Amino acid sequence: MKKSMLKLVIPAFLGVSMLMSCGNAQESSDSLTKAEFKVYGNCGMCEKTIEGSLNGEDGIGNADWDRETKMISVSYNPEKMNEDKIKAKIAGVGYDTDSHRADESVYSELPGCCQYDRPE
Ligand SMILES: [Cu+2]
Repeated sequence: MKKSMLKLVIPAFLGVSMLMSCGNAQESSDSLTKAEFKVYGNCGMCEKTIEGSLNGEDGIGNADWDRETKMISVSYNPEKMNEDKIKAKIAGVGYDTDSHRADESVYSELPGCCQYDRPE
């Protein structure tokens, strides 16, 4: 009686734990979350500044801004970072997002080619 129960339980347990480990593997190291949103900007120098405000920061996996689409893709550790903080960092180096506006003083310090048309 007991033996037949184990035969049923063990395969079920292994199946579940395999599913769980697959799930973890997909999320890669430290289970990073991904955010995608628009960042206003113009050129390759903007790209360096925008990405540079995030890459290497604690809690950030990788940031990649596309100058054609103006979309940024950021992977981050949700225990240390969130979308609001990410947008605040970007605004801190002079770039607007839909919810965070850079200070006029920071924006006006950007090189001329980087002074993008600001959203209303
Ligand atoms: Cu630029």
